[in-house]
Amino acid sequence: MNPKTIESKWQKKWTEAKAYESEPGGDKEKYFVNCPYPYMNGYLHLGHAFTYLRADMVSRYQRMQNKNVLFPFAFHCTGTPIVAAAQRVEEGEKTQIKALKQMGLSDTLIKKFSKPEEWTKHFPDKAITDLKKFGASIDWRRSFITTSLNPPYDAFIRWQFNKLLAGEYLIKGSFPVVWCPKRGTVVGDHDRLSGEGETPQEYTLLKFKGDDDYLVAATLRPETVFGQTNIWIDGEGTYAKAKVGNETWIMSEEMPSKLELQGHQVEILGSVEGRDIIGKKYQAPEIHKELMVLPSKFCDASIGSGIVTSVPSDSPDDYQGLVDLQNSEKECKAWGIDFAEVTKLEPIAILDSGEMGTLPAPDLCKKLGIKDQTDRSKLEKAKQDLYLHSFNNGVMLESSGFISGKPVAEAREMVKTKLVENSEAIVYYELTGPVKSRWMADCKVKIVDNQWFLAYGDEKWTETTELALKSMELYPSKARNQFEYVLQWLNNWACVREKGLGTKLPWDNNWVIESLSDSTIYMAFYTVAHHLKDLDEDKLTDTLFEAIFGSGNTKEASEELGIPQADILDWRNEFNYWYPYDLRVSGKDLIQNHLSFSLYNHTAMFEKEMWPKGFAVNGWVLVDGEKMSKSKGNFFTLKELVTNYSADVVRFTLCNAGEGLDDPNWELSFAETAGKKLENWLNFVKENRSKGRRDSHPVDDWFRAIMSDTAYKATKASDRLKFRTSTRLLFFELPQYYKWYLQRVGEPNAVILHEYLSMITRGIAPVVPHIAEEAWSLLDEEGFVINQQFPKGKESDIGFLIGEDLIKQTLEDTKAILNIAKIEKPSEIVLITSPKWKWEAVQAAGDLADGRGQVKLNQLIGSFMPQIPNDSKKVGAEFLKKWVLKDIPSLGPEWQERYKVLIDEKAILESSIDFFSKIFDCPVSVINAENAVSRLEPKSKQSAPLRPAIFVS
Ligand code: A2H
Repeated sequence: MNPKTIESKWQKKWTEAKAYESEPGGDKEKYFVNCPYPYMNGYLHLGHAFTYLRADMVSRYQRMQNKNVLFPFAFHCTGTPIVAAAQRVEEGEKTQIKALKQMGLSDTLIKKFSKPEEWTKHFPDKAITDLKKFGASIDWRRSFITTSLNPPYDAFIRWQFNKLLAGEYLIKGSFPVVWCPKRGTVVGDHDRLSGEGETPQEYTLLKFKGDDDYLVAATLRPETVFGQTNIWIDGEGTYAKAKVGNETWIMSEEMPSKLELQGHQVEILGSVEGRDIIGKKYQAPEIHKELMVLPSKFCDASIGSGIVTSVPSDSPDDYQGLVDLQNSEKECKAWGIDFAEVTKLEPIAILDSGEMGTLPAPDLCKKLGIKDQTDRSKLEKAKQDLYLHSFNNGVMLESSGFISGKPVAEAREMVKTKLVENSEAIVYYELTGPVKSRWMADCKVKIVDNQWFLAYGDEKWTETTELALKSMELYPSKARNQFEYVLQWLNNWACVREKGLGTKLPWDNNWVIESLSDSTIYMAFYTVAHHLKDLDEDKLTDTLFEAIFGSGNTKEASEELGIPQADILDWRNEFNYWYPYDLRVSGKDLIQNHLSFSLYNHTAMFEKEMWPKGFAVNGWVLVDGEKMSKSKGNFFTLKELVTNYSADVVRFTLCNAGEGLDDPNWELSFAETAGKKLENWLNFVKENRSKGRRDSHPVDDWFRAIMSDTAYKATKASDRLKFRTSTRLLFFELPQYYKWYLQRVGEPNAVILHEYLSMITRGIAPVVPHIAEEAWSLLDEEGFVINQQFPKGKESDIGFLIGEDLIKQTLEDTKAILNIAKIEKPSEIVLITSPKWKWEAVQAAGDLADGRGQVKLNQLIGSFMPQIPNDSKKVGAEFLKKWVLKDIPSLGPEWQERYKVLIDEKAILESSIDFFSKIFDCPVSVINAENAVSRLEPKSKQSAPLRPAIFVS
């Protein structure tokens, strides 16, 4: 049967049965899972599909754990991208129109796309169709779009912002923001072509007083002014001379426009060649010494003023620059500077950096063997290491005046404040890295007045949010560090824009709330979205939302709004039933903004009981190991993938692509063969569904135990969202065991066979629900497979499982030996099990193994040789050597687990003598190496625990 026919058949049946329309109540436990809504300026692609599939698999898995599951979905339209693109269509811009054509849109439709509203209708509709065909188990009744185009959501966001304002989570002020000079707007992460995550960084801009002008130099370490020895300039560069306020400053040519954006009055007077300043003297801030201007190669005109203050004790660049000059009288001459004076300059110890000493930069440069100031990679590394180390460990020395004895972090603030008060410096901002806006312009830092900020930098709010994080479950748990780090450094967030779609700030309609700020608590909105859809706009007030989500009184709200109190109560109960959500599944790139913002806002808006319970983060999908991109031609929309393959094949391939934080990899070769694998399963079910013998066989118990053990492990993996592991266990490994089982018993037991078919079918249902549903119907079972119990099991006694592994391994080894010896028809086979001391040796090795299972040979020989019987010392030494060097590496990391229980190998192998004799058609016997008679003795030396020596003739 065609997989597409199967898929649409079951999708129709699920819809008719309202299988995913979740209602509150009942005695099941609830489970609420969600994922970030996609931005609606295009079709859903492979990247979206991966995250959404994870949410879908969790949702299906939890349903199969007998929970009442809610999985809703919505669409994000806030911000400038849609408006900007619509405008480009309006202007007839070619690349934009080409992009829409490539999406398969007709000319008539493209014309309509000059209106943003059209985007917010077209793409959500298509996304719903695509996700339905993908088999997503979403409750579509609760879907919505954001922005003022959707009055209930618009009102919900207004309620949120009014409440944030009242709680003093919003502050107004002048702040440095990332700014697009071309478009004249603040540039959020979403509005960037490149430079996501870059932010304004604060520098102290030091002023050096000359006769009639100032040199200015940006530093990250104002506390080091006490160690200044000279000033660096790019001798080959050209600098600008400009009037800033009432003073004349010399600075890089890029700097005047940056200063202007930061609120300074700047008038350009002319330019100065770097070489003309070299050799001159300027008075340094705070220490008031005359310092000489010297040439350097490391000065970069794009950072700060292109002029650097030199602190050779603590800056590797500065130290190396000085050494270079001191090594070259010629160079000094060429620049016309006094060599003798340069040689007198010495690093001044100003702070104690603990382990790194009081002259860390000279020490580090020598230690790393840095050649000269152009040895960039080593210098960058030295800079980074030292910068962090001093910040965390440094304490100022006597030589540093009024801050002596202070830790660096504190000293830095004190010096900065004093210098600014004395007009010897100003606070100045640069971006942490280049940012290009959507409008193709290089962004700069602007100080904006009257901006509204979410106070994520607020200490108290951060503390509460850290508390919320502590109580959460994270998948994988190692993501926790990243979250903790983000909460630490997250700063106030400019949350409004002058342009774009969105919700207007309730108290100032000139501002629109930006997209990362109107998407922080909408998971709560899902719980009632379907009830609010048809309410009149005048009823959508703060009173209503406060009564549903907050501490508002439902009776008063009912009277004020003319909505029956019972309705409001129902909505409130529905919110209380589903909230807090249990899990949000997202890409790891959102840790640093959206997910953290969401957590902050939950603590501001809701009581503790309503704070999120779990975040799951995953990597970015690669296609055959490469980043997905339109230009590389490996960009796939969800629609084309599902059309080319089938929903289950896409799901199966994506599930196989990866789990955890690493970037998952979509393998084309897997996708090509996955369909066949699924079809084979269906055929297997069809052919085997009513087969099997009625009586029992000793090996039945073993296979039952293997099934139970597999189910146990698959459940454990799925609980942690490791669906790839779970599918490997159930769909790839269990069938291997089944093959062995068949080999051992000939015909399977009917009950076991049915359980086997049922178990795999149920186990793969979260991943490939359509094929699973079809298989389930073939098994003549009641109801949908999607509502059944996920395979349940228990961990099996490892000794029990190992016995059968021993037989399996021994059979394989025997075959291999006969093959090598080219014996087609053996006349005798003797299986020789290990002497007891070999078992003890292996167990001793297990006790010595490190985390990765490795053992040091010397250590093992030292501790175990004395215990080897005298007549076996030589064999013993060889055995230990081979075990450590050859066997352990091939056994894998937790090898020692298998040797913990000493099993009776001889008895187990003896119980399978009939099985072996039948296969090889010759007498088979089992002995222990200790009883090996002379003809078997040489062979018996090769025996190892769980790998008997095999004698054939
Ligand atoms: B720091 P960021 Cl003691 N070209 O100040 C090259 N380097 C420049 C520069 C330019 N145009 N403008 C500023 N810098 C330097 C003191 C210092 C600095 C010490 C130790 C480390 C250190 C004394 N020089 O910076 O990350 C300035 O030197 C190491 C991080 O490239 C400024 O702080 O923006 C620092 O680089 C800015 O580094």
